Amino acid sequence: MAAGAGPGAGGARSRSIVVLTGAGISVESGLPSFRGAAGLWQGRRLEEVATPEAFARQPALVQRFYDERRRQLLDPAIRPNAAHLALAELERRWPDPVVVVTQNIDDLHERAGSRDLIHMHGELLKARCTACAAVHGWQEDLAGAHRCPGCARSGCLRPHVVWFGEMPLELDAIQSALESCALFVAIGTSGQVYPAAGFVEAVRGAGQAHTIEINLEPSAISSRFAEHRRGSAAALVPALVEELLGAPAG
Ligand code: BV8
Repeated sequence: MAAGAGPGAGGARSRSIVVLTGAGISVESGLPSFRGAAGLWQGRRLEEVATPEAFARQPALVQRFYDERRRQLLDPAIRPNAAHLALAELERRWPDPVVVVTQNIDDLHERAGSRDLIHMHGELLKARCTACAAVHGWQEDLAGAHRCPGCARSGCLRPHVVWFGEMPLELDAIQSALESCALFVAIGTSGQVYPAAGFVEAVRGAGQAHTIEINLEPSAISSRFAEHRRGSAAALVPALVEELLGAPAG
């Protein structure tokens, strides 16, 4: 059981767990993070490319930015790592809800088996029609005039991704999970992007959960966590799951 006032300390109360993941959990699967050494994408800052204004100004450049990331994600060499797999096993074996709120737009959590999963910043393998708002699974390049499978209009498809200045998805469901959980774990996020970086405050405000940060290095929000585990997600997440389940993960 995790150190501190872990979920088991709460008696009959629900011992639900909320896990917030960021780009760091996918690094050991081969996907680069944003703010590490390779943090500048093609020499551009994410905040300059991932905005509706950038898309309006240079749609081909923004589409190409996501087309390249989609192709990389679809490379067979890119697979869930031990951290993704351990979280899916925790969801299967933990007696109360385990919800993964991911800032990532890759599909590694799904492929690892996580089901109670919220992609608050959207999904790279989906496209959204700017004309009819329909969302479709999408694995091809989006640059070029594709027709929307819903309304048949062409030239209206964009990545189903939340850009800076756009409202993240499912914030009500996330807030509700944060306020009722007994354990909040943040994995592989630099804590620089809001509202995700503020989730630990909502948990602290509810006053009933233990909070753990798993990261290679201190983040912008480390001081807000009761417990810190410094190291790689692929090593530390299976270890935490093993502690919580009281048995070897895997
Ligand atoms: C919003 C999708 C309300 C795209 C992303 C002005 C107007 C509006 C809003 C704002 C504004 N000014 C500021 C804001 C808020 C803004 C914001 O926070 N800006 C920052 C830059 C200050 N937020 C927003 O705009 C959000 N919307 O506020 O809505 C609203 C709406 C309208 C008007 C007003 C308010 C929307 C933000 C979503 C942007 N989209 N992603 C895409 O992926 O291309 S954000 C992007 O960066 C990622 O998705 C991720 O979510 C985010 C943070 O990245 P991290 O995941 O933390 O990754 P990072 O590389 O930074 O860090 C990796 C970490 O892992 C490191 O700590 C490293 O040490 C660690 N690590 C590395 N390897 C490992 C490891 N740890 C463990 N093991 C390892 N092996």
